[in-house]
Amino acid sequence: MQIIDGKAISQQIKDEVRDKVAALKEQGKEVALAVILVGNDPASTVYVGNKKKACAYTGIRSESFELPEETTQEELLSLIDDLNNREDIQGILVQLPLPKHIDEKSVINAISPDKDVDGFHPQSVGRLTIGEPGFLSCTPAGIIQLLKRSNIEMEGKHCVVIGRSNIVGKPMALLMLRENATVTICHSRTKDLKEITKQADILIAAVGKPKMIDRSYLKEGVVVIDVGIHRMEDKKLCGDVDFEDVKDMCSAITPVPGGVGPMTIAMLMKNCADSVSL
Ligand code: BQF
Repeated sequence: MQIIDGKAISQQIKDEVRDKVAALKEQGKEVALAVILVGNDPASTVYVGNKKKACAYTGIRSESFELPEETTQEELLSLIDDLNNREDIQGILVQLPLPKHIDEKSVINAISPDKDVDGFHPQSVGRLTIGEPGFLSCTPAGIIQLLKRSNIEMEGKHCVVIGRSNIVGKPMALLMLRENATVTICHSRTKDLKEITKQADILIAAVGKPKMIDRSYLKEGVVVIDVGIHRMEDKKLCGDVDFEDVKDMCSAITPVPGGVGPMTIAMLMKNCADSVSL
């Protein structure tokens, strides 16, 4: 059994980005990311911190906008408009989730598609859907890199994705399809879920329920990718997969922490570096 080391692979990617950013700097091109956080959700604050740290490592200038919880949608949209028009900003990131009084869709739509480093804008999603180059959602793009760099073949394999969010499940299925996998998407209304997941050669768990996936969902030799991230009462992190229960029947598995999470950050950095030429 192989434990897929997301930390090491994300480090490789960040090193590649650092080299590219340095080369761009030689040509007089700077890369800068605007990071917007509304409110002070503790998890979001940690994620934004991870992103700023990765920017510092790769040589990307990060400009931070930490706005109070009471920020209105108009104020946020007006900040995005300013950033869209600034030539010294290549990427705009709005940390999700947003406070309830702000409509996420309006905010995502307001970001210029040229600066959409999260890959959430309908134009980016459309490009992915028809197979044109564009910004890719960071978590699914990171999972593809994890598999490729671990020499796990996707072509012809049955890949089962549990979860259908716009950020993970849907783009994940499209990216696996692009790699010539046979893809099934399951979700909360799927009947006989285990019957389907037991057919998976590669299982991507993005359910949002701590340790839901135990060995009864799996077939021997499966590759398991755990997208979940939950903080337990003992303050430890765990995923959607019961790692200890399933690990001996997997051919490869991602841990939590240190699996998919660091890849999300690395791919955001890659999108920022690519934003200069895309
Ligand atoms: C690790 C995220 C749910 C909802 C919104 C490294 C991160 C997490 C874990 C991280 C995530 C999850 C991010 C590890 C960013 C991934 O070592 O295992 C990094 O910072 N993430 C986010 O920005 O928004 C989320 C999960």
